[in-house]
Amino acid sequence: MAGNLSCGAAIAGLLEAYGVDTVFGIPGVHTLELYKGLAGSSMRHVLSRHEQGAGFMADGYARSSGRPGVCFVITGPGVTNIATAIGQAMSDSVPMLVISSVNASADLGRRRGRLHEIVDQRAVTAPLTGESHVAAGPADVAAFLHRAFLNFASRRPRPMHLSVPLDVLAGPVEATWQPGAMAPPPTPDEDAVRNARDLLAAAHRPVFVLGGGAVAVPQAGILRLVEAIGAAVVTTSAGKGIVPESHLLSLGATLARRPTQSFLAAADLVLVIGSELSETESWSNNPLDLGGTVMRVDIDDAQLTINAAPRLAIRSDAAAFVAALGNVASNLPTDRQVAPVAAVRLEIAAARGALAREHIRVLDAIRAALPADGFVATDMTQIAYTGNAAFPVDRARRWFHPSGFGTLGYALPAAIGAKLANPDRPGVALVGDYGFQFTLPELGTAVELGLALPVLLWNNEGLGQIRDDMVAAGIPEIGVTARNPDFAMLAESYGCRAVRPSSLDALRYELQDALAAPGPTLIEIRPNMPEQV
Ligand SMILES: Cc1ncc(C[n+]2csc(CCOP(=O)(O)OP(=O)(O)O)c2C)c(N)n1
Repeated sequence: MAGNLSCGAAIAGLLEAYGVDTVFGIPGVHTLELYKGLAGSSMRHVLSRHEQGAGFMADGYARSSGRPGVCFVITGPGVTNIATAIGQAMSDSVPMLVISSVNASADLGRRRGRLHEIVDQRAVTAPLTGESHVAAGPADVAAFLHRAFLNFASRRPRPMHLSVPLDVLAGPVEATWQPGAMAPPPTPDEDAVRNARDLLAAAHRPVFVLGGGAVAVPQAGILRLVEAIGAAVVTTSAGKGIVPESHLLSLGATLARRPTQSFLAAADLVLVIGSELSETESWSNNPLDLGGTVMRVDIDDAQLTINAAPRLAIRSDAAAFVAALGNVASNLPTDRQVAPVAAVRLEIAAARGALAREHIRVLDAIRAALPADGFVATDMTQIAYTGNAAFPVDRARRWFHPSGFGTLGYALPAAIGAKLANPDRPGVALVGDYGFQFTLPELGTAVELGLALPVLLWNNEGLGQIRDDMVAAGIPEIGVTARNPDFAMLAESYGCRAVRPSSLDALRYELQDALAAPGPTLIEIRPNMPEQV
């Protein structure tokens, strides 16, 4: 990868050598050199309809596969358009690499009225990334890419942004670029593991809280541990399915539910792996009351103390920690938490209001039609909030929710990315009628790619959650109703099939059909559909 290659073309070659197979983005006159390299590689380019869509696709790709999602965007508006998706990836610790152009080195910081100019592009993405860097020259580009892939492999995943000045992109590459050496993620301190093992074996009421940082833990290993010590398990929405949610010791992703919160407060040992215990999980202003002894395991030092002070803090990769624990055995009956967990589940179900029950009728129909291995990419819509806690999944990387940043428009592009990462895995996007409109044009991308992707549109004719919040706060409804388009016609104009099932039975059939179709299908769902017609 040297000689008469331009830096832009060499970047594509190096990405390929790091194992990248897909690049999401939108080309422009500033990124032609990057695309020259792409054209000469085996990597696939996916053209989104907006850079935000490209970013969410990369996010879905990364959450589904565990591999970084990669994007090419132009200087200026390309960067500001993708910034929102970068922010989402940052708050949910998703590995993402964004490579953009920036104005020529001699223009940087000068405000000369150049095309796409931002006077300090680095500053736009710096707060949203692990690192935002402007390349000083080709060698700097290769060094940054090494740092990025090393970070993805061995540290808390963070989006990374590289801006390459136009003169650097077009300039020659002198050296031959090879992928840099990788290092394994951190393993736990042996004394700490011994301590953890003793505490786990002696606990009467242990509870595990598993977050997005634990999705790569092999399920067999964590299940063996859970069953050997009789621990109850609760996850964040990012951690859904790390332990099968159908398991008798699982409370699913119910950190926001009072009965689960009381159960955690009464635990004598809480082991938190890979979670910052954020307010967007517990939906309470106060930090969760974790009772008993708190043990935290995290790859990132800063996360070991956030929102709950641990007695034992272990900096480690989650999978390495679980593997290092080895076999831990409790002397207590290992089914002692089964009945209390069942009681908490019942309490949660009994406390559900009419709206959640209505959501669950629909979610149950979706669950019935979606194969066990399927994924759901969700938007910021009420039915997804209910689903976070009430849509059971039995494996990690099957439920994607824009948790921390909470960005409307996430689901459709994220589902496209997830589908491209694992083409044989069935999956759906679950969107609200308002949030869908943020990234609806990405239907065009899904049609172009011929993706068997049902888009489940929960149409409650308005900004449901905000409307309900206003009503609850005694505020007159303002800005919570938008004139909706004819969604079916709009979808059809993109070449997407569209159906409006009139019953839950019909929804199940339509969804099964859509999962086998040669392209996307918009399935519009209304509240209060009858079981059958
Ligand atoms: C980018 C962005 N802007 C605004 C919001 C605030 N917000 C959260 S939910 C919501 C309404 C979404 O309506 P819809 O997609 O129809 O879902 P519903 O609540 O009706 O289920 C809004 C405006 C947000 N989360 N993200």
